[in-house]
Amino acid sequence: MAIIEEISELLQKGKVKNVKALVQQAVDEGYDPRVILNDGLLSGMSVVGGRFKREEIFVPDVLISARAMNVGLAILEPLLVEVGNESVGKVVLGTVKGDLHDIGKNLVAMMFKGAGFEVVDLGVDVTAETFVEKAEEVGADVIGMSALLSTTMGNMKETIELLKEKGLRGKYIVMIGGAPITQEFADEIGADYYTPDAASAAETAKKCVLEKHAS
Ligand code: B1M
Repeated sequence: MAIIEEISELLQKGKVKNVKALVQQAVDEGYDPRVILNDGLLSGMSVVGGRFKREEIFVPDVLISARAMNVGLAILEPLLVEVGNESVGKVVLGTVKGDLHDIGKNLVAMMFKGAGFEVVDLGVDVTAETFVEKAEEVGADVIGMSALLSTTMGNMKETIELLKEKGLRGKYIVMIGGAPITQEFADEIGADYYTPDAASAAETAKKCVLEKHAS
């Protein structure tokens, strides 16, 4: 398990190249990619989060650890995503306006791909107008929104309100998630589903889309 702990520690130190090399080495040595993700990368990022909160480290330090995280994720993606032949449906996914956090959103994208969805990733800082326009343009089944800041989570409601204004609310399954999001908040803004993690987001979406297509 030493290599997994080392990945976590290198991520905490922001050693992007070393994280990349070690994640690849762990893969080559046959470690389960979920273990590399959870016990290596995510566990390292959680330590970084704690230090950031206690103001022991600052934005540039977190940013470089996030870069290491995304480099590691890119290596794991093909292993975590075993895409089937048949498309389950389409999801338009993004981090809401004003919010630049994309690690969780990238994980959600991966899990959706793994569940057989076509993912249209709108990136970060996505406005309500863009969510709705893109969903219409590509014929999406699901609109997925991520937010990590208590100051940006309210922007999820803007998308839901815009859908209502345009008479499109019933057309899409609206899913939300991110560290500050709760079921109570989802109920309050009228989202269809809140899920606490990426894997359950993809499972829930698959179940709902298949049920919707069957009815
Ligand atoms: Co920021 N940041 N950050 N940050 N950052 C947090 C979120 C914070 C909690 C840190 C802290 O103080 N403890 C805090 C927010 C406090 C709050 O609002 N309550 C914070 C702050 C304050 C800020 C800035 C304002 C700091 C500043 O500038 N002074 C600033 C804001 C910038 C902006 O967005 N406008 C900022 C900036 C940054 C960086 C750029 C440096 C960097 C982001 C880099 C990047 O994403 N590319 C960063 C990071 C990395 C973090 C922490 C440390 C880690 C976030 C992360 O990636 N976690 C974070 C601390 C923390 O969360 N403990 C923090 C790992 C990721 C896998 O988890 O995204 O939660 P998460 O995703 C989970 C679930 O939430 C879920 O699935 C994933 C797990 O499977 N999920 C969904 C996510 N989206 C979903 C969507 C779904 C379903 C599930 O359905 C569609």
